[in-house]
Parts: sequence; C-alpha cells; structure tokens
Amino acid sequence: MTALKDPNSGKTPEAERRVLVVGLGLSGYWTARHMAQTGAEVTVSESRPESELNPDQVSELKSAGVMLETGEHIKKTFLNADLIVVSPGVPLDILPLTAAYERHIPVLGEMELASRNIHEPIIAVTGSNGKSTVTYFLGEMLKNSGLNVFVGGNIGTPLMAYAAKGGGADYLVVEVSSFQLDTIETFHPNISLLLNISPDHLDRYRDYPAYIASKLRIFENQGAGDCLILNDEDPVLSGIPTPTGLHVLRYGPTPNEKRDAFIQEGAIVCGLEEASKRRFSLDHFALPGIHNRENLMAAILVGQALQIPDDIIQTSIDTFRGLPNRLEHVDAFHGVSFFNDSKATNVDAAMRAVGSFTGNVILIAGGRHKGSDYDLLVETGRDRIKTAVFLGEARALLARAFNGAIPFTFAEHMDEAVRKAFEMAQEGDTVLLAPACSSFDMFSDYAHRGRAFVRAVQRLKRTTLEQDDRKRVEAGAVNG
Ligand code: UMA
Ligand code: ADP
Repeated sequence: MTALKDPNSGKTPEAERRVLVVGLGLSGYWTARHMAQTGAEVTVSESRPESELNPDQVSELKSAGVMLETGEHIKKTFLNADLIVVSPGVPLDILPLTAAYERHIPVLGEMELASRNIHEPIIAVTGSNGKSTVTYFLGEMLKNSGLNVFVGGNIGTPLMAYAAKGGGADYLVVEVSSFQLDTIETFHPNISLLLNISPDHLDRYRDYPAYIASKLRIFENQGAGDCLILNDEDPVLSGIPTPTGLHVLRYGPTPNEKRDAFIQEGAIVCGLEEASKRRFSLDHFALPGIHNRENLMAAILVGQALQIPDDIIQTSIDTFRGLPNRLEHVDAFHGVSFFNDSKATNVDAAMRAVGSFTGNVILIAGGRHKGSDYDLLVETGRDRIKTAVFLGEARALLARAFNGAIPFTFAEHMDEAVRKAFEMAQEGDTVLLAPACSSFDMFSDYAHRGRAFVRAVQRLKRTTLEQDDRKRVEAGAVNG
C-alpha cells in the first residue's frame, strides 16, 4: 500500500493559556476535555442552561477544572480568551464571536484544532450529499484490507476524540461538513473527496456562492503529493480550478477521456493508467440509485490510490448494505413499499430519492426550511410523484411550489402522514419519506424522524393486517 506523506507533521499542539470552547455538544466536550489535559485554562460557553446538558459530561469537565458558563454567551469571556474553539453548530456571526474576530482573537474549529495534533494520513470526504455513505464505505473497505482505521468527523465521532485518545490508526477517514470547513486554517487531508455541490444550509450562509466557497476549502491546503477526487458530472465541480501539482482524479457515470472512473456495462471501470484499468462488478451492489454508484466510484478511486487489492474492493462493494435512514427499505404490504430516506434533508437528496424509483411515488416531505428552492423537486417529481403529503414548518412553502403541478395534502404528525400516503397508494406504488428539509421542527434529529416513520409504518401494517383478518372472518361468517 502507498505510504502517504505526513502533511500534518511539525505542527505544535495549541497550548494557549485561556481557551474558550463554544458549545457543549460532542465537539465541545472532547475539545474541553483535551485542552484541559494539555494544561490550558479552559472555559466552556454554552447557550443552553446547565439542566439541559449531559450531567456526566458536565461533572467530568468540572472535575478536570473546566469552568462552565451556561444559559447565554458572555461577550467579556470571549474577549478575555487567547483562543476560541467553536463547535460546528455555532453560527460564526453571533455577537460575541464577531467581537472576538474584531479584536483578532484566534477562532478555530474543533476539526482544525484536532488535526494539528494528528500525524496519521487523513482521507477527508465532503459534498452536499453522500458524505456519510462514502465515509462509512471507505472505513469498511480499509478495515477489510486489514488496516486500523478511525472513522469520524461529521458522521458522529469528533476528530478531537481521536486526538484526545492519542491516535494509533493507520488512516483516518473523516467526514467534513461545510461548517467544519468554515473554521479551518491548516487542515490538510492527504486525499480529499468532493462528491457534489447543491444548495444546502442556506439558512446559515449569505448565499449559494458562499456555501460553494466553503465546500471548496477542503483542498485549499493540499498540494504536490496529495490527491483530490471529484465528481466530474457535477455542474459546479467539473469546471473548478485546482492547485498545480495536486493529483486530481475525476469520475462520472459515462466514459470520458478526462475521467478516471465511469460506469460501463454493469461495472465500474476504473484505473489510474490505461495498463492498470480495472472493472468492478455492480451485480451485487445493494444500494439503489445512480447517486450511490457515483458514491462508489469516488470510494473505489481511494482504494486504487491506496493500492488496496482488487478482490478486497470487490468484496467491500458486494457486502456493503448502506446506512439506516438513507433510502432504507422499511416494509411492504398490500403491494405498497415503504422507504425511509429521512436523511434527505435537502432538495437534491430528495430529488435523487424520487428518481431512484421507476413506479409511482407518494412523497412525504417537509420539516424545517433551510432556504432551498422546492421548484426543482416539482420539476423532477412531476412524472413520478403521484401525490405528496406535507408535514412541519415548511409545508406552506412546499404547497406553494407544488400547487397546480402535483396534488398534495397536509398532515399534523408522522402517523397521519403515513396513513394518508397509504390511503392514496395503489399496488406497485412506493411511499417515500424524503423530507427535503431538516427535522428540527418536530424531531431531535433525522434519525428520530426516521424512527417515527418506521414506527408509523409498523403500526399501520398491524392495523391493516388486523382489518384484513376481521374482513376474512366476517366474509367467512357470511359465506358459512
Ligand atoms: N450552541 C451554543 N451557541 C449557539 C449555537 C449552539 O452554545 O449559538 C450549542 C448548542 O446548544 C449545543 C452545542 O452548541 O449544546 C451544539 O454544538 P454542535 O451542533 O456543533 O454539536 P456537536 O454535538 O458538537 O455536533 C457537531 C456536528 N453538528 C453540527 O454540525 C450541527 C455533528 O454533525 C457532528 O456529528 C459532530 O459535531 C462531530 O463532528 C451533525 C449535523 O447535523 C450530525 N451536521 C450537519 C449536517 O450533516 O448537515 C452539518
Ligand atoms: P451526507 O452525510 O452528505 O448527508 P448521506 O450519505 O448521509 O450524506 O446521505 C444523505 C442523503 O443524500 C440521503 O437521502 C441519501 O440517499 C442521499 N445521497 C447519498 N448520496 C448522494 C449523492 N451522491 N447525491 C445526492 N444524494 C445522495
């Protein structure tokens, strides 16, 4: 396997005296814990009251000497810090942070700070959609080849958790969000993957170009000896300028002389040079949709760059079952299938989900609006979506976009949405939860929303099958 150079070596861990950690979620907890261990004087500033925080984490941090300010952010504390470490969920334009920027107090993200303490090669995955799927697949493929891998970042375990535990992996596969990229300075992956860009998080960015600029930062510190893997079919990415010396690998669904991976005759054809071209069969690839084949191409190119044996790559493709809440088949009854794509939290993902089915789709959508344009969903869905059921805060906006083009109705909660969708479905139809919105208006996160959908389907199935039994008994009584 290729020995990658170590771009993160030679950095000195931050040892600022007064460190302020903003936000006490997972990133804040691991950052505060780690910085306290390094001997820094650590304060955590968290907008929620202490009663809403994880009591075990609070007491552990207090015992480690960390000071806690909860319930509000106090500007003075920010201005007294030598270094501020922000959690990705904290908007960078909150007043105390802008005041700190004005005073030139360094403000870094958790991922940036963690990467300064990491000397193992980093494979970083970003894009608007498909990050977790690709990150997880890469982790599996590297593990299948016998490597010791850390899989983390935006997918769940903060990079700081790895740094705090002292490292030890052969490779790190890190999912990176735009929020995390907004606060990098020196973060330097050996291999970066840019899967796609479509409008998302427009409630946090000034405009779409600002969001795109954030995503492109994934390779800003890369150079000669590093590798960037990008989706050549993506309208934004295919034309972006890339640094000289950076090894750029491109993929897309159809063959093209620029592309290092493409799809041909049921296989992914991939090879860094003509002589070493390889074919990876898709016969046993379980994930639906062209988008998942795109994801796979990106991941296979990593496999090739790391010289992972072909048979290991093929086994990884054949055995991968995807992640829950991403076009997950839940059940089928009365000839109607139910799919949970709760993680389709933006319009592009919802469009891809709708496009993955050949028959009629009854779409359940809605949630917290993120500034996206639902007209695009109407355009792609016009021929596929038979009818839609809208939930949550964004329902009026969705209704405005669908009005006159695709029939729709409203529901107050998930059980009602699933029941109404089923009532409108016929044999052969698919009921699809692909909300195109975030979940935070009604649920704690997308996984919670996905569980609510699965439970609603299970309840509906139980009552439907009970009704079927009753009808059979009644019919038997009549006939008998
Ligand atoms: N908070 C403040 N002040 C504010 C805003 C928030 O104090 O002005 C506090 C909140 O009350 C909360 C804490 O900050 O206690 C939350 O911080 P956080 O949202 O950054 O939470 P973490 O647990 O650290 O999770 C973050 C990522 N969250 C976000 O980017 C919103 C997680 O991604 C990630 O898994 C984790 O770090 C580890 O890297 C989640 C996510 O939704 C899954 N990501 C977005 C996405 O995928 O679309 C980008
Ligand atoms: P992310 O971590 O970027 O949110 P996930 O792998 O969790 O990505 O998938 C999020 C949503 O995007 C799911 O609805 C999934 O079906 C969809 N999706 C996955 N890959 C792609 C892709 N390449 N393009 C568009 N949508 C995708």
